[in-house]
Amino acid sequence: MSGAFVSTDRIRSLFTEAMSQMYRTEVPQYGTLIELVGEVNAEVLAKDQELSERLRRAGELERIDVERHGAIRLGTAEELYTIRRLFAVMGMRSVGYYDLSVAGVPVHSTCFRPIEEAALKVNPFRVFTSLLRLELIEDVELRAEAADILARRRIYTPRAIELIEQHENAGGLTEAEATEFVAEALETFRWHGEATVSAETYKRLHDAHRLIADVVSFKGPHINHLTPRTLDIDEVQRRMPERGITPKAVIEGPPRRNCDILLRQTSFKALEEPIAFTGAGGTASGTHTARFGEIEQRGVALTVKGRTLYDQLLASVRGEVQVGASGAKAGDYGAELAERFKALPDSWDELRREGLAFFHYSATPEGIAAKGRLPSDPEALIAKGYLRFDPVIYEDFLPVSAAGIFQSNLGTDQQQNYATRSNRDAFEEALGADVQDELALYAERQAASLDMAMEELGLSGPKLKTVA
Ligand code: OOG
Ligand code: NI
Repeated sequence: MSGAFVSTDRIRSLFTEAMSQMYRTEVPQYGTLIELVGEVNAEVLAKDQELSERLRRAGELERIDVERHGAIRLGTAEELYTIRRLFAVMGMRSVGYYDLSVAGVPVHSTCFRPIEEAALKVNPFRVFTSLLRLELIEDVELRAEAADILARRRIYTPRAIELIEQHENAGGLTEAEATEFVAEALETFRWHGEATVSAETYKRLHDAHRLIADVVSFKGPHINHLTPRTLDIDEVQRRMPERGITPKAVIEGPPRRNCDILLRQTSFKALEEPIAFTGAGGTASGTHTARFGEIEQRGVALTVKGRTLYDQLLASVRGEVQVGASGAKAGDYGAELAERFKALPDSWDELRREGLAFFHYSATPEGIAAKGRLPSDPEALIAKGYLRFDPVIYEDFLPVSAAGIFQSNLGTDQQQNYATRSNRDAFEEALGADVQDELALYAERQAASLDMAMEELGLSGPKLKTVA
């Protein structure tokens, strides 16, 4: 009886809330970051009435401080296979493939997120999910040992698996099952202060790569950060030190602009936390750095043409100015970034006309009132105010930015580059599904919005040149 099922959107929201509570308790500095974000958001909203009004209309105001994403790192193909099924219970699908080995991080990743526009509106929470690439450990013995350790752990509770199966077989979960599912799923993301390995094994894994130690040495893939949305990322970055938080040297992604594009992110450095190792003569204590906090500010999704330009501009800046681990040259980097990005138009209309970004089209009340007397050309409709366009927000991640976030937490001493090909096929095989192409999803949403708007205006047929 499907009527008794709760929506996957609701389960995702319950899960987001539970994760947020857990992480604030586990990482107090993250709670401080949340406070700071709330303070800056409130200031921005008080100053910018137009923005405040726009967010209110879009129903976003009351959930402005709710987390937008988190990240985990998995160890085996089976773990990835099951996480896909676990996230499906919350209406999240695998979108995009990111190869981070090119940046010296021995993982490949995807984003689990809702896809439908309505679901994104309810709660866009996503999880950057990485899978360790053990084949990149050079030492054959260590590789086998790591595989062995990983093969022995069970990161999902038996009850979580049962509820995933229940969802798959029955087509949904009841409210009571959903509540139980969230509690059980949370166990997978919890921090464990006790390592599953000895101090000596930990050190060898750590020497191979800090990330390998993080994935292999624990009972589960602890959530390593959560990320709320900020309305002014530069301001939060500036104020972090006042709150005793050390931010990474630069904000990743595009520079500050009038028309936000893609994704800007910054984080505070991972904390050193006490852990207990196993050992013959009882436990030994040590420390581990893994968990941090991050903030994000999102803008319009770019088309292939826009993204190619973005990638070129970013690469040219990074080729010119290398920011040191200590933050040396961070100022030069910011200035150069702002300068070079002048080549990317900074008005919504130019971005649209030049086919650089995706937009959501809608019929205006004036347009609907003038039905039957309208020009059929979309450009003319826009010019006359009968058809409006709003930016489609970018819902995914950026591999160069993600590498920057990883590296700021790993320390730049580990900038080894793996001479390897990306291995999307192996990733999808482990996943048990294809990863969806994010650009195709944006293009579909844009086309569907235009079709619907034209229909509402009593027009059909002609497409925008820039949309084709
Ligand atoms: C994930 C780092 C990437 C982002 O927002 O791009 C990331 C990790 O450290 O596991 O979170
Ligand atoms: Ni992140």
